[in-house]
Amino acid sequence: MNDAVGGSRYRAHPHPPTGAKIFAFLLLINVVYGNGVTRHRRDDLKELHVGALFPMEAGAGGWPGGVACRPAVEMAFEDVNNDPRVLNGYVFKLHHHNSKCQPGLAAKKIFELLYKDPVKLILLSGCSPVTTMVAEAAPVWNLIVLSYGASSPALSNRERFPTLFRTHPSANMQNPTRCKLFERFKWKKITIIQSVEEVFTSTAKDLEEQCRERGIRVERQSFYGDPTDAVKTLVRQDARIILGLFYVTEARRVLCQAYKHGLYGRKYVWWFIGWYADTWYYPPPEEGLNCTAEQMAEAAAYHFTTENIMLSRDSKPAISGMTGLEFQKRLTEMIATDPANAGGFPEAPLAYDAVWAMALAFNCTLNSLPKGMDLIDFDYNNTLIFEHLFKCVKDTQFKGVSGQVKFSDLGDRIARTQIEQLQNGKYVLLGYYDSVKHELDWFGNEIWHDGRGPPTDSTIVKESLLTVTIEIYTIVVILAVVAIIASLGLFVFNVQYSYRSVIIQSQPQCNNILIVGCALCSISLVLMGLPAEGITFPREFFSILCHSRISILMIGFTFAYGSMFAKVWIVHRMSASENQELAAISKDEEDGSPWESIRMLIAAMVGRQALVAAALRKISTHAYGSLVARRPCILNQPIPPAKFYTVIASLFGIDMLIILVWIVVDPLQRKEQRFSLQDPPADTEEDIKLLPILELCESNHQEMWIALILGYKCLLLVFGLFLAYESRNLKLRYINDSRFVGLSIYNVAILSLVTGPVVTLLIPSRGDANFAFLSATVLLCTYFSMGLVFVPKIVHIYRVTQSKDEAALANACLRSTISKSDQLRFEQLMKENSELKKQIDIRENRIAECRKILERRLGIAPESSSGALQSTGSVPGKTEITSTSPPSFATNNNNNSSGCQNDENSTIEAYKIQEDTVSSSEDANQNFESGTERATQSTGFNNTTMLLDFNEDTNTGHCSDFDDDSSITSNEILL
Ligand code: ABU
Repeated sequence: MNDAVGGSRYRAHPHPPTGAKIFAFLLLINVVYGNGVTRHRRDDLKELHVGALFPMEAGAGGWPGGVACRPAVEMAFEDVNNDPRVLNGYVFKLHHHNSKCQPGLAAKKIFELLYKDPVKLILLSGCSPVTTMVAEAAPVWNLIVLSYGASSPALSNRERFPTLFRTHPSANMQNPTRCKLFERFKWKKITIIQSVEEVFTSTAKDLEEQCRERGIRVERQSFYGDPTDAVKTLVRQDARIILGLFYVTEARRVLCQAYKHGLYGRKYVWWFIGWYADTWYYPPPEEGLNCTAEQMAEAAAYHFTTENIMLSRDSKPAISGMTGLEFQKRLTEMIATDPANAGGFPEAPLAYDAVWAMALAFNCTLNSLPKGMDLIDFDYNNTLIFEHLFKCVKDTQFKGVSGQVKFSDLGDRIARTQIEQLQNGKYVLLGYYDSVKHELDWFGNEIWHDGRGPPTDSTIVKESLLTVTIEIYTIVVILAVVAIIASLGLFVFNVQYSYRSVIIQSQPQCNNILIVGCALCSISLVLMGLPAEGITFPREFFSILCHSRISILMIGFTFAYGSMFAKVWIVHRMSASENQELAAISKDEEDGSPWESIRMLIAAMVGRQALVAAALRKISTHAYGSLVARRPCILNQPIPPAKFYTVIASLFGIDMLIILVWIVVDPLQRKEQRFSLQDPPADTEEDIKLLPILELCESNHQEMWIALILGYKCLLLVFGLFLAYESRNLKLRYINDSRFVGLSIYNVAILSLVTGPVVTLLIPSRGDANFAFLSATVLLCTYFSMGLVFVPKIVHIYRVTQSKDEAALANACLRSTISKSDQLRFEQLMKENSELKKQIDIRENRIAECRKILERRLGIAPESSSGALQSTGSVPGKTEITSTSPPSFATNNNNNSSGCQNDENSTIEAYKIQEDTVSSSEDANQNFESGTERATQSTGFNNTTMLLDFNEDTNTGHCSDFDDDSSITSNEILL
């Protein structure tokens, strides 16, 4: 279609200006253009032809601005042609096509315009993609392009578009306004979603630069056609302040996707371009959007728009004699569609003013051309007329219905920006911004969802320190304080009763160190739980906290465990060395040394249980058997405290060495371990996410230090465990609590060996669990150790008076070396001994009967003392049967071999046994010691051999008189 519109300048003006206004206007025209107002007859008029492209529809996604702009242009042609003040003697003629905002189609239409007569003097275009194409081509034909509807900032380029002017301001003009408002609402991060068109890409780039200069971070998402993926990315990026740069069709698609993805409401603020129609967000059925009008309206609620002012609100009339509002009213009457839905309705004043600018420029050119030259002489090779026209367009300025029309050197229109917000379905003016003067007129009409002010530009990420919960910390601190108080009390007790033997003999100095160790361990727990919930700790002192809590725990452990370790170590050492003295002849004299013990322990670890069992028996027998049996009082001498101090000081020295080297070489520093974001508590209204942070103490070679300390402590624990087991049956008078200490060592070692790896390797990142586990272990060890070592003493002191205590002390030498198991064994032996005596009695009776029978048979009187056998009968109840052979074996227990050769020569020395037994019952302690001594001396704890020892004089050739058959046989031989 190629419509030519010619206006009649004699037609009555539909909205005649007032008389005063007409007068003023005519005066202005006369002054500016110097023309007298003369009327021409229509057939005298010379035609000035203008080619124009209008985007009458959006096409695949563009600006359908021709809907309202073409009527506006036609109106302007009519007004200009009707106005006798401009282009007198000329008539404007418009030749136009529909470009559909598609550059390809526009190119075809432009060729049609240019290669079909008449020659066009100037080209009018709208829509950026089309204008870009036209403005790049036009200089080839010496044509000027005047754009009423191209906003692309890329068009502000004189090298690329040397003949372009536009009444439509560049989209960049809104960017200072946007940045100003982002600052006003304190947004530091915005996200642009744009379609891939040069107009929007260049706008977005300019905005990025401007925002960056103001310290606002800009993220950008582009799409072509379908915005679904781009919107999903916005969700992932946690975009909150979103600026959309696209044509209206794409705007609807984006809004629908925003609704689908929940990108609307209180937390989000959308910014759109302001030149869309007022009801743009309602989905036209032909677009097939998957959103209802209600959904779109809900998603669009309270969005902001920025747009250059395109309609003058000035009450003074423009050059056409109309005010902006009068123009708008006239246009509304002209167009068939609802203005709110008519594409290009906001830009229509620009199109109207573009025609006036053109007319005035032609007027100017007519006056500036050399005499005899006319505008109608123009052809596409006429550079002179082109240059005159170019200069006139450039210098054109007038008051239009869109405001003051004036072109910059780049051909841009300079205008103020207006900011609007969609409130309850209507756009409400919020303010104006003058980007030249940097002035913002703000009316304060903005509305926010829920009335809670501007939302944040992104989720507020609140750092949440993973501290020990206050409940757990409080419980641990209370228990730790109780432990500290208890240790103070025990210290007082230890000092107060230092005169009592039970204290004297328990190495009180050593126990005091145990108390100090327990207190230090408890104190370390108080530091270990920091920072707890609600209890902050200054970051600059965190390194000190790290070292102090570990050091205090290490030293506390060394004092507490070290003092117990020292006791079992010394018991073991003394026992072993004492035994070595007694068993000097033994080739295995080093078997009882601690190092041999370690060797056995290692063997145990590698699974050689059989070897270990044998070795342990050997060590135990070697270390304690002979010692207890033969020298019960040797170990009951006072032990100088220096011995204990030496052990503890050695361990303390190792600790201090590790701690100091650690601090100097590779100090612990505060490190943060960050976890993934978490939702806030359900009742939190704020738009926040929690970032859990765990404060850790770390040094560069953390693993090495952990391995060193754990390795050393574990070795100590295992060794202590072994020593405690080894010395479990031994009781030294001056370490009277060694058995309880041993129990305590079992407890500490097992708990620590379980806790150490769990806390350091399995749950290092779980603040509460880690602290609770560690605290439980430390507190259990502390309470158990203090309890096991001190409660028996307290009970003893309150039950046993001092005098009784001292009396018992006199006998302690004997009892102290006998274990419970040995006592039981002794009692067993006594029982067996009694059984044997009964058997001997039975045999004696039988012997007596035999003797009687023999005497009867031989006719020997019972009183006779002569013959082969003689009964001594010197002791009532006792019978001594003696052979006629010399009685050399009667008291010798080392001549079994000779005894075994001659049963008849055996002597049953029942009296001796009886005597031993009686003696045992008379003096339990002495007999306990003596019996055990004899038993152990011979075979350690071998009962059978012990019995042989007790009955050594009854041995026969069978080497055991407890064998009934052999004994009967010997008697029968006698018979
Ligand atoms: N105000 C309409 C702008 C259209 C365009 O620049 O393409």
